[in-house]
Amino acid sequence: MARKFFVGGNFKMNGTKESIKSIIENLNKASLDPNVEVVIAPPALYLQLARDTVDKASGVEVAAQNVYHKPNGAYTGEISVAQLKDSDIHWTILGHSERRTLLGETDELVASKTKAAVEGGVSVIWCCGESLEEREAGNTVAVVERQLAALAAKLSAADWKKIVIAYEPIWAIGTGKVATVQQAQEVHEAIRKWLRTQFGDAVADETRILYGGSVNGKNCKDLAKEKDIDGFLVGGASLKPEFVDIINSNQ
Ligand code: G2H
Repeated sequence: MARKFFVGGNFKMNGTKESIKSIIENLNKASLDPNVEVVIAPPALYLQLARDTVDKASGVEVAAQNVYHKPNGAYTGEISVAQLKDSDIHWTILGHSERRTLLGETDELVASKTKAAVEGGVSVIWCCGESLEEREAGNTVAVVERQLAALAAKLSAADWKKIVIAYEPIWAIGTGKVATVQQAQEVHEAIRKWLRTQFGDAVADETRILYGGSVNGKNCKDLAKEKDIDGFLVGGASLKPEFVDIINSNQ
């Protein structure tokens, strides 16, 4: 089964009401490849604004950048899966390296959140990736497999239908240092091989594996050609008009 190309826009902690509206209005007007699934993730405060501004006919979906794994209660500052659904938000990013490193999210916490989201009917862009030190020590695949194993311990094969993996080498995030096409393809291939061993052919063949880390309008076309690269998670460039070129990079 062919995997539908997927492009996520991770706005991170950027934007204002005005700028987010303008980015989305730009997307509403653009001619987007209909064979691409597009999901944008504004800061939590602007999720509802984004939901209301996206032209439903465009098919563009809105994602949170994080969600908590408890259903409700005394968890100051957190948002639940049910609250996302109540607001017509059906996607979330989880396990982004900025949350793992700056906010101390462990592999296990990310896995618990992912399980809660999937069980509650919210799809997940699940992020993984190694630091520069880990790459230089030759541990890239081992690190990604460790992150995957923590997730796999909580998931059934059916859960993978609601998960898109984003491989984001930490050293390439927001640095302008994009992984080479070969570096990215090698890790994507290793992830797919791991999925095949652990969960079988259907999960390996159907799960989308995105690349993230300094993707822009110029480098996206070459990356998109690789057989195991099924799209992108885009940070900085998702705030700019070139996001449309990235969405259309697989044409
Ligand atoms: C990686 C990516 C989006 P950027 O974090 O998640 O950001 O494209 O700015 O490197």
